[in-house]
Amino acid sequence: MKIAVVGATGMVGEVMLRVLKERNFPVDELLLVASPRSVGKQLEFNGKNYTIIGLQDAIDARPDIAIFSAGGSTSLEWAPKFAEVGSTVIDNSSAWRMDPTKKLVVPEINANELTKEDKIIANPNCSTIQLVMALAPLHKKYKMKRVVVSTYQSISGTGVKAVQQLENELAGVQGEMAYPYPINKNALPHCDVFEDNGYTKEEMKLANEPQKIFNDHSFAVSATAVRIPTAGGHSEAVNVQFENDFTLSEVRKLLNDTPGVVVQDNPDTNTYPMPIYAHDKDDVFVGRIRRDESQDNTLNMWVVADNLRKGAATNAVQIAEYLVQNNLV
Ligand code: A2P
Ligand code: 11C
Repeated sequence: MKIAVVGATGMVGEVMLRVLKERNFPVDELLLVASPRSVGKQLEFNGKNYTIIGLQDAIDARPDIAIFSAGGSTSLEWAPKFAEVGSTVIDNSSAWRMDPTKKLVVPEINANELTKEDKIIANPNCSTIQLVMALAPLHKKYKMKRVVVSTYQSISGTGVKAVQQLENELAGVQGEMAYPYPINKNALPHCDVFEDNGYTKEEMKLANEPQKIFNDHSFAVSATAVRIPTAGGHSEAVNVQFENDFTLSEVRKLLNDTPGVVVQDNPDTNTYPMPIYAHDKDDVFVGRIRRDESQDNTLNMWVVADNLRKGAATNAVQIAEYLVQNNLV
């Protein structure tokens, strides 16, 4: 496979390269692509140095698959140009996710919808991916009516600028701000930009993407997204009301039996998921599983995952693996 990684110098791009290597993805030829600022620089992959190239040079090389993580505007402009020359684009930005002509894919849930005709495939938002991974087996069994999710999101989701802001604050030095306020010792109820309805764009991604992934509009999601000064992953407090009743032991078993989901749940030993343990792992961790005693058929749980891995790079590479394994490229 000839693979292009667009945004190879970015935070997700770097993890993308690591995940391709770890999973022994069949890379015969690799094109590392970034902005004109980085063209000509060298990057290492699997013991070999590669020179960063620009987007047009990558198109001219006609990769089989181009994995994009270079921001929405780059994807909007360039993904169709890759598709035109026959490349399949897997796009990690929000540019195409809600476009009805594009699939929004979490491989464990809906990769079977993919066909050879899908030339631009959208990777969901990081906080959506970990949410739907935990909801999928439960929705199948008990049918969701309503989900209320509150997120505790890692600064790595914002990018290098935010990581630098926290480092500057910890070191007591002035620097560029990624957020309108300090992030150290703080919690910002503000992820991505505000929309006219008073929600942030991140909250609306959580409200809208799950229905598309499950291809089911019979349930609703309400979200509050909060940025906290953690680095290793996003955490989510999830309250889900089902049509049908459940037992906690069956919920635990369903989650445990789901590939990509790991239950960490034992109050007796203070066992629950946390970003410091989810960091650098591909799984989605679920704990604090308990009944919402205020309402029938309702469950509370705590869901943690590495937002740069399953939330971004790993999910994109899994889509690429599915395409290769099923001869869809
Ligand atoms: P560069 O490093 O040259 O700026 P992050 O999300 O961590 O900020 O990373 C964004 C990634 O997208 C980087 O690899 C960045 O390259 C790349 N990128 C940003 N703008 C463009 C562009 N116009 N064309 C190609 N790559 C871009
Ligand atoms: C965050 N979810 O943590 C974002 C990062 O729509 O792909 C990814 C933004 C996106 O702020």
